[in-house]
Amino acid sequence: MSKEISKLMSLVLRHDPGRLGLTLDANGWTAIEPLIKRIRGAGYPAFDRPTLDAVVKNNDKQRFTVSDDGQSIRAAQGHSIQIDLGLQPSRPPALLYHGTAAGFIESIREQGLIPGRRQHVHLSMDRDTAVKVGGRHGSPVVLTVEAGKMFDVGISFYQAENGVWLTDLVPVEYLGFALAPED
Ligand code: HQG
Repeated sequence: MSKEISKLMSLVLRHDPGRLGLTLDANGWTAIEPLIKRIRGAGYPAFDRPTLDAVVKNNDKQRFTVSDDGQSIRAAQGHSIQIDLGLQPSRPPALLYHGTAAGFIESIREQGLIPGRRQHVHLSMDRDTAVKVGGRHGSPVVLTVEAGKMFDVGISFYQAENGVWLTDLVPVEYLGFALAPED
């Protein structure tokens, strides 16, 4: 059940709050009490605050952040709706990774990495994570991203509350295509 609820929360907090009749503020936060009520009404009558706290705490990618006052929640990253996470730009590691699918490589070679329907391009700190991310879309391919060099020419990076690195786009000259997951 908690996996289903986690997916519903991702949908609502990243893409479609209206699905549960909710709104997000400019920074992506929504009040927890109404969210709990709406999730109960969506077919999970036993859902309550301890269950929500467990979903947040046990989430494999730490997808959700509870506000310091404990009253609000937001998705740490992955939004398609326009919100401002309020993250400070910071220097990324020299090398980051992007997991994608083999079928996208030709297009990525032409355009670089683009955010698509999301607000940012998402970059992983390690190859294993990138393999998993890419595998969601097909046969996984891991690209390297020369994030340090991008930063040095003035391209901004942000680290989400769950450690994922975000940037607006990755021009093709900073991408390395040599790595396949089985390398
Ligand atoms: C690809 C997950 C063609 C890109 C993950 C990706 C992440 C291009 C797909 C987060 C392209 C977009 C985001 C281009 C990029 N031409 N395809 N020029 N540039 N692409 O799902 O990065 O499990 O929107 O490589 O862990 O896969 O949902 O982005 O394959 O952090 O919490 O277009 O979502 O988190 O797919 O994943 P997505 P993503 P969750």
